[in-house]
Amino acid sequence: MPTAAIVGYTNAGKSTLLNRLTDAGILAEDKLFATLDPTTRNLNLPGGQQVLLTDTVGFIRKLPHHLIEAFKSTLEEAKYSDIILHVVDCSNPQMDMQMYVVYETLRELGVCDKVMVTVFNKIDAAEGGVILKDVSSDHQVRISAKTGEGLDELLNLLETILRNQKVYLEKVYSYKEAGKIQLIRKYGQLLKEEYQEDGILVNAYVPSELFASLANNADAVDE
Ligand SMILES: Nc1nc2c(ncn2[C@@H]2O[C@H](COP(=O)(O)OP(=O)(O)OP(=O)(O)O)[C@@H](O)[C@H]2O)c(=O)[nH]1
Ligand SMILES: [Mg+2]
Repeated sequence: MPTAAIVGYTNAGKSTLLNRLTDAGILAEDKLFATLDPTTRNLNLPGGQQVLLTDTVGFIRKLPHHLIEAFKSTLEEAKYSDIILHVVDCSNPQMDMQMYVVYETLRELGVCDKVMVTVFNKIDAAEGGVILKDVSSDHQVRISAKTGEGLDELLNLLETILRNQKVYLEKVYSYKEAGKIQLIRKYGQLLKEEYQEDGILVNAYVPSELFASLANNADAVDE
């Protein structure tokens, strides 16, 4: 299953966001380092895809010594995820410094080549007139994890990103190959399935790793 890691400066609202999206019941508090170990939850996206979301320990400019271990396990999560959601507290006057620290830390740890989404959080509390932009990331959204504003947009964006990591497949499977449609259901996104005389017409997005075996007639799945 695809995974997304929620990273960001401490107190940005990472745990609040995960709770809001998944009902996870994670401690969210207005204090630094409320989260000390990573928590992963399944998120169902509106179009039926799923993604594993992981909350992480907050970043900070000078990391206290006793947090270094917890911090390392966090970064492992970020390293192995497909998508990074960088939560930014845009009501904080130090926002730019905080974003900089997060990027520096990710870079030092070799977390690169990921789809990066900047999630400007706490827009309900942001000063009017603040410019919210991040030229270093692939996508940006503005949300309030507290009021729920912008969350639909975030979910749709995740959906689009995941879909773009898949390839489009249109094919007629013989009734003998119905097992392949099960595979598509499990790992891809089945858009259309139409029963015809000669077989089942399928339109779907499938993971690129599976495309060859799904598109190929020769290696039909036996029932
Ligand atoms: N006004 C406002 N407050 C928010 C929003 N999201 C989170 N908060 C508050 O910000 C504080 C920190 O939230 P957390 O979710 O604990 O932040 P975190 O990023 O997980 O923090 P650490 O685990 O310490 O790194 C809490 O008091 C939240 O209620 C938001 O959208 N608007
Ligand atoms: Mg937290």
